[in-house]
Amino acid sequence: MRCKARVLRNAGDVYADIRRGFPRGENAADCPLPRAAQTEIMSTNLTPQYREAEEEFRQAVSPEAKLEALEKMLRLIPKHKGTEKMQGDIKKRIAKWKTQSEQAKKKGGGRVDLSHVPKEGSAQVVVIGPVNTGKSSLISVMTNLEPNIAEYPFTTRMPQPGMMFHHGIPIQLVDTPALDPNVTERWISGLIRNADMAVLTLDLARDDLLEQWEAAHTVLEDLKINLISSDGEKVFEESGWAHLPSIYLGNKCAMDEAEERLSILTELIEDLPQIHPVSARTGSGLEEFKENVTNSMRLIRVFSKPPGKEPDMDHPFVVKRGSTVSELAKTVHKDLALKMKFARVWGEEVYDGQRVAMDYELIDGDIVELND
Ligand SMILES: Nc1nc2c(ncn2[C@@H]2O[C@H](COP(=O)(O)OP(=O)(O)OP(=O)(O)O)[C@@H](O)[C@H]2O)c(=O)[nH]1
Ligand SMILES: [Mg+2]
Repeated sequence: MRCKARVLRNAGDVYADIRRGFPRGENAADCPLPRAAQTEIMSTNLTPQYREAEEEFRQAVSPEAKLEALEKMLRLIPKHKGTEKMQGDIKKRIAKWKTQSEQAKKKGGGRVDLSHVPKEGSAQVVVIGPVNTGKSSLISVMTNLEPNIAEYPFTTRMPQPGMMFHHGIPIQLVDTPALDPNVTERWISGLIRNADMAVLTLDLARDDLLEQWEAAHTVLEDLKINLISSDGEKVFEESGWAHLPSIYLGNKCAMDEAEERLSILTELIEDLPQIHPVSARTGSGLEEFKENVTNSMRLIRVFSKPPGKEPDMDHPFVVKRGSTVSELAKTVHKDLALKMKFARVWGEEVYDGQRVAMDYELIDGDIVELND
């Protein structure tokens, strides 16, 4: 079995760099690491989210992206004695990359880094696909962005983000220039790799559906990007390949013969992933799409309630499915988790105001009273 754990030695310190996506049963302790390194790994309790941020740092090209990833690492690193050295090191690296980022901005005279869109909201989703398939149109109906939309090809020249909301969960959609083997520039690679998910859009109104499919996948293959099922985990391989959760959309589904074209593609391509028919023009399929993204990103909403007061139902906390009361407390306030004595929950799986343990796993819609 290939060992996916790697240890970096840096100025005498040992840092665990554990790749995501261990095959079942494999963990850092299975790998032939020096004993000191293994102890370090086990005592730091680094979470998968932290490791993902670390990987984002490694993959980042621009100083701005490096800085963003380091800041995320500092936010996500478990705060205890075992990680103090690492926290200190991250802070030093933040200072270094801040300087570099400022210098790059001065040098570039404010030039935009196209390969990087700063993440906002609960997840970042890049909308990619061949030319004229309706990427910008879809984003314009689902977000606040007003991109250029036109019949002529290559209307979109640079990435632009917009915010989509699903039941109060903010999800950032990023519009991108078309994937085309002759035209696409390599900077798009960083943009796609940095996202949490890709949405590949095809045009069901055109007869060249197979060519669209091939064009998009030729570019992605060249960039070493492999789109995986939407419930998969994002993984970067040491070989350079990135495996990214994805959803496929067939836009313009209300046009004549759209359905027939889709079934022909299904016959032509073995194991074709599910392509969800949608229409930016009629809105068909877009609610399901939002639901799909939210589910795939495993995002749920929970509401906090101060003891003896009404919950704030207008401002949900968005957490990953499987998060516990204790993790929510840390999100609400970093000191709260330490001070907390107990929590009460109102929700589907508990009776009203049920007292729960700190490791109670939250369910979408739960109202949580955190008592310190
Ligand atoms: N009939 C129909 N036309 C659509 C739909 N969505 C987009 N279009 C049209 O398709 C054309 C291309 O739309 P865009 O949103 O600019 O497509 P794009 O993929 O962003 O194009 P590029 O940025 O050039 O790659 C425009 O004329 C849109 O009006 C749809 O659902 N139905
Ligand atoms: Mg466009």
